[in-house]
Amino acid sequence: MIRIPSHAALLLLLALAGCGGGEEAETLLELPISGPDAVPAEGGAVYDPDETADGDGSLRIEAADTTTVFLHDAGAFDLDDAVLSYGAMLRSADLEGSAYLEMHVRLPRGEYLARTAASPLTGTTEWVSRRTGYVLDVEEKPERVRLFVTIHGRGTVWIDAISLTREPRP
Ligand SMILES: [Ca+2]
Repeated sequence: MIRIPSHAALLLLLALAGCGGGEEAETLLELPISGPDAVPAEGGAVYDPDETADGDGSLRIEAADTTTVFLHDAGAFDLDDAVLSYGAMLRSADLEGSAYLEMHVRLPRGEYLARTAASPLTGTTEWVSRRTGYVLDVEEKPERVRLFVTIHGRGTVWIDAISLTREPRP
């Protein structure tokens, strides 16, 4: 067993905290999906009171073909020099293909995507957490942020506990 002197452990903690400039994540938006009024008007998803990651229902998407389902328009943010991070809980059943979170970030220089395509869901899974981020440069403020879930193929996907946070740049 390796013993680390307590003052060394404290210095290590301080060094780790210093990596992000001492800043902490800030919650910008939380969508707990706790009732039928959480269903996006654009369609593609329904409220499912029985399947849930946080105890109060979720959104269910039954995809017969490849689709990108709109979840929320978060609008503009007076925010730059940070990571805009989109996270949610996801679960799939009999998914022939893959599913991932997708965020569309409109900037003055164009529209950009961030998605969790590198860690997609496939087949039948339990609830898992997924998160993706977009790095905003100095003076680069998002004019519009929209949240989606994309399904390639067909099957059922649930999404719950959606959040948007501001995190320090790496
Ligand atoms: Ca919920």
